[in-house]
Amino acid sequence: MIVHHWDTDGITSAAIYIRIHGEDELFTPKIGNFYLDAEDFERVKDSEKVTILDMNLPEAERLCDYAEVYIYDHHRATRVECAREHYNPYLMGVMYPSCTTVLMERFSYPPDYLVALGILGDKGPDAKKIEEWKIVEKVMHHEKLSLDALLLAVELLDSSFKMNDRKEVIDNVHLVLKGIREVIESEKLHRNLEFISREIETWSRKAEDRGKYMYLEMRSPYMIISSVTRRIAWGMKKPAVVVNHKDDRDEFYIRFPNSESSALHLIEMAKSLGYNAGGKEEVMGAVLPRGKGKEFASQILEVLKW
Ligand SMILES: [Mn+2]
Repeated sequence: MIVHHWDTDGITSAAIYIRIHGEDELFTPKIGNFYLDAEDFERVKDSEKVTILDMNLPEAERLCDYAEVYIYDHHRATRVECAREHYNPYLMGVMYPSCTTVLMERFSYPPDYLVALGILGDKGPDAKKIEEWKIVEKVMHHEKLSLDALLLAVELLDSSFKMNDRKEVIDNVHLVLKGIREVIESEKLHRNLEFISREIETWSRKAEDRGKYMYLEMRSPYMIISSVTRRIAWGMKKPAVVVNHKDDRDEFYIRFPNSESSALHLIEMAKSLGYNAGGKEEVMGAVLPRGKGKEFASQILEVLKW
């Protein structure tokens, strides 16, 4: 079984792995969970061999009791000693831009459109600033496609997780294996994109201007909080604080568009409160128990003295 991240880099990494090793059962954790919950763990543990792609799953150790575990990844991680192979250049102090570039190196896989989509998926247009940009350029030339066309393919592949559609995430692995034009021409994925952009637009417009920052409490079943926060922060050029109330959880996001503050200490704070949180210098996301979002937002605002 291949357990992979639900985003473009995870999808194209699974596609590359299948090209190298042949067909295998595909599995993506419940969207939004960077771990296997009890139900997901039960499903995965029954396989004899589990290959984890583009995810740093805390359950990897426990899976070793049931299966041969192989891990290929590029996230910050600590070595999983019981894995048959844990190949992550980060463990040797090198950060790779995507899991597809990790697989390319490990299996001497050619730098094709799957590798390029993984890079663009994780880096976005910032990919221009890194060494691997030459891979993207070569693919654009070889496939006779513009950068915008490649970025559109990324958005289309990412639209499935935003729709919270796990099955379609897995279908996308087989779709992208057919070719990049098959992705760009998928009517289903275009319909997703139109729906999602409308949903993001509708919520972003409801944000309240509180002077120093923008604030929004939304209620959407889709995985769009990160896009909504980005739209508000970049559009208004000030920090955005967003809470999303879902049926089974609350989500929290904060983004500082002009380095007003660092999110790193907020991530630590969320973790010390026992919440699942992540991010980088300019952004933090956290998953909270249902109904806890508003309270957490005020704790954050207090720390920021806003
Ligand atoms: Mn990745």
